[in-house]
Amino acid sequence: TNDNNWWKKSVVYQIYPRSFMDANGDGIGDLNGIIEKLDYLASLGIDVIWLSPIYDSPNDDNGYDIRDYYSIMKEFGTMAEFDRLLEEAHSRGLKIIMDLVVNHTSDEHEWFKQSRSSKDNPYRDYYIWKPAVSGKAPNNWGSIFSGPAWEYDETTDEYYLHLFSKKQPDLNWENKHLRQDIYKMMRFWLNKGIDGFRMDVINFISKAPGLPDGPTHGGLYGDGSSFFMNGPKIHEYLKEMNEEALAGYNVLTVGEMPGASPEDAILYTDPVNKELNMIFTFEHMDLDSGAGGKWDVKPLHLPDLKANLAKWQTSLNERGWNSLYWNNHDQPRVVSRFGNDTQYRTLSAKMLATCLHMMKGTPYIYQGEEIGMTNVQFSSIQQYKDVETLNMYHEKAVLGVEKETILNSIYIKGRDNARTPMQWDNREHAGFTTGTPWIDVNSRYPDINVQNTLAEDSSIFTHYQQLISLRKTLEIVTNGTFKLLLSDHPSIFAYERIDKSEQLLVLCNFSEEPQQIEDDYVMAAIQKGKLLISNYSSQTKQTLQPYESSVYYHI
Ligand code: TEU
Ligand code: CA
Repeated sequence: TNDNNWWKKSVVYQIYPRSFMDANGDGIGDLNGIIEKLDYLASLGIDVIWLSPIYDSPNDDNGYDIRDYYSIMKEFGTMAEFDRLLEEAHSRGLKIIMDLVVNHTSDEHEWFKQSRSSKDNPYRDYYIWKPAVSGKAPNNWGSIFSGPAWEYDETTDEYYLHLFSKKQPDLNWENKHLRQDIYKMMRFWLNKGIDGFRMDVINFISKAPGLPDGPTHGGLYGDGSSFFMNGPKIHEYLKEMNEEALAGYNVLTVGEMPGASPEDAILYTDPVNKELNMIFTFEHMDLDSGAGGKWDVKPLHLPDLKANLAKWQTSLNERGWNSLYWNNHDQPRVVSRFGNDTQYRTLSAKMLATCLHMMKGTPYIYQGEEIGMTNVQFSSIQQYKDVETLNMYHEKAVLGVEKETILNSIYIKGRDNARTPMQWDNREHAGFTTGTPWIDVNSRYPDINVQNTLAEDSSIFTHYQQLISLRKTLEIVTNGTFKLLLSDHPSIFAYERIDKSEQLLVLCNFSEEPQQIEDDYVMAAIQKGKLLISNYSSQTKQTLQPYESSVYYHI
């Protein structure tokens, strides 16, 4: 479509290829498996598929450690199979965006092999090398995946920076040859016809000069985030990337930006700045984390979530654009996290979908969210595969933390909650593979799977279909302004969308108790409204039933 803002009306579906569908029985998802499921995805009504990384990788971080940007991970298939996937998707009107991981590469990338070989190698400055400071690491930063953010390399007697695992050395974006090589690679993929990029921790690529120590908060390592997030040259680099790699292509770009505020997001997404279309914020994903970070779990206080989402909705209105998400491959599954994944699984999954999809922005659906897949609780740490989880487990075990305590935080916040195989049917391994899956399937698959869901009259899947088609038919969903209502209510998330004379009233009960509506304005809007969509077949005007979400439209 030549409408330059097609991405404002789109719904994106994220596939984590390793866990989506295995077509050749080796226990690992692959591109041919995705091709087999394109009709399923088209039937949901989505417009864009975001593929987590499919490039050649040793899979220390499941593809987020790229060894060769120009070839396909052998476990996933071949370049010819990728070309077929792209063609099959486009023939169904589905676009494909790729995951651009350019804050770091794998330590097995040719550039790093050259860079580490000697101090005067032409690729030395593609990465961030520093000599020891009084016999220790160049600064006190910790890695996001536990341990120090520096790895000593004896070949050249220096340390290299890795904000993630030691097999993910950070690229040096100060080096213009590196930047040019990245833009060239982006054009290679764009010229193949892909429809855009999700950009991995893209606001980490500009580091503060001197890489100063961060505050330790009494921990082993310093928090360097104020020196690597939203750094001094980030806008210069994104503008250069836009001019040299993206200009001329009618693409969707979304930057993953831990630590970005709405003020940052306006700079990144205001079209006049020619940087990105939208970003992923993490603020709403950190509300159930304590001072100690994600593993320091605390219950969600709903008014905090309401206030945060309202802040983002109003801050970016008319001056930028929001992405809308509850789930991705790094987050626990929302029906377990913010809903109720036992007695009220279907009702709360539908409520959460309505709450998100009636907001202003581009919604993202993560594989399995559309059938209400839940978190997993593996009995043994051996069943877990995520490098972030395993590094944290071993670091805490060494510090003497009770194993049960560590496992409990993994149950609540671990990334493998999102990475167990997609549950297609009730055959062994949920129809994901005829082999042995690379990670165990969630034991609830006999009940929770695509086949069972599609057999239901009014399923979570059909609820997503309805929400997506409402977005296609009602301009107000795309253009209306957002206004939070009942902001202090502990259990009701109520908001309205306004577009000239049209109004949408969105009511969501985030609790398993019935909730009385005692607000005249809201009651009046219900009285004069026409019910658009609800997860209940009948509504009692004055009361929201457990996990009820109902949307009323009126002019
Ligand atoms: O994640 C960015 C990031 O900061 C994550 O570490 C996230 O904050 C954390 O995992 C929450 O638990 C991106 C990718 O989405 C993630 O899969 C990669 O591991 C990471 O970057 C490094 O590429
Ligand atoms: Ca396979």
